[in-house]
Amino acid sequence: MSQSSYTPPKVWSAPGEEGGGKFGSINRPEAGARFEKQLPVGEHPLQLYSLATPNGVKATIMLEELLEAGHKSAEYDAHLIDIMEGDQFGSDFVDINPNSKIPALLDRSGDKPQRVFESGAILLYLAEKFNAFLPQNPAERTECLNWLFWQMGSAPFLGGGFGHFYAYAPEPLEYPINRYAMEVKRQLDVLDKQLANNSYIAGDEYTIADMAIWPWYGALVEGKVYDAAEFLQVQDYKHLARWTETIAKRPAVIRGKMVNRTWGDKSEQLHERHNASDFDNKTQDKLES
Ligand SMILES: N[C@@H](CCC(=O)N[C@@H](CS)C(=O)NCC(=O)O)C(=O)O
Repeated sequence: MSQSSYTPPKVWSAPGEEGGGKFGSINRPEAGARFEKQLPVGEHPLQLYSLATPNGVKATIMLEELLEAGHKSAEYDAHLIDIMEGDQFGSDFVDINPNSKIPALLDRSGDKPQRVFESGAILLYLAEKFNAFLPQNPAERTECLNWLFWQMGSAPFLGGGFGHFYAYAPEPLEYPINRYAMEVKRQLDVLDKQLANNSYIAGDEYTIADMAIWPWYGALVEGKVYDAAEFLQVQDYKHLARWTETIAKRPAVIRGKMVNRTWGDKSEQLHERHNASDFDNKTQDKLES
């Protein structure tokens, strides 16, 4: 089943922009800052630099959940990083995340600002800082971390693998789509089996494991990523569907999804968040009316 006449040369060289698919214009084989750019700093100790992709939403859901639970010092400023415009390669952003990806957090509450990058590290950092959404009992804590790290290892097969070849690659290729559809269906079944016996991913309690997994796998089940719900027959995963719906109704989740969102319904787009009242006054529909 040959699908390509491509023969890799002895030494790889980067394709032109057209050869790189949807993200061809921002991808380069080197890391580091590409230009000098200062980041804005708001008045709260926690400064988030992000965009409402599934990885970004993990952090904003956690911050909104902390506030909903009464942790007043979780107030934060969320600044927009437009990854299609290359904001992630500005010098200040790279100082916070040398990996040039959202979300990135700067905690300015201590003597020295603390940078936190990687969404899983952000969830764990905030859970430990506020002693919330991470069980204290060692066995339950370990189970929560098992699933948090499961997400970090698994979602790249969903996003970088399946999503890329199904939705973004310049042409649909059977081999990679089959390979990653197989893996994603297996992952959906892993979650469905776990949720058959547990209310939430790591047991009876809603934790950072749910906050990590829902923005990817919940969104897939809702048909909101890659338009692949029918292709992957997501309705077959009944327990996953029940969990997806339960979490979607949480007020903090509804708010968290809106922060740094620049697409979709204007009433659900809050480009920058600096205050709780911004959800009422500063969504795009309000700003543009
Ligand atoms: N493992 C990282 C992944 C972050 C990530 O891939 N972020 C994407 C948006 S969802 C990004 O910033 N992409 C910009 C780029 O690759 O240049 C995390 O969980 O934080």
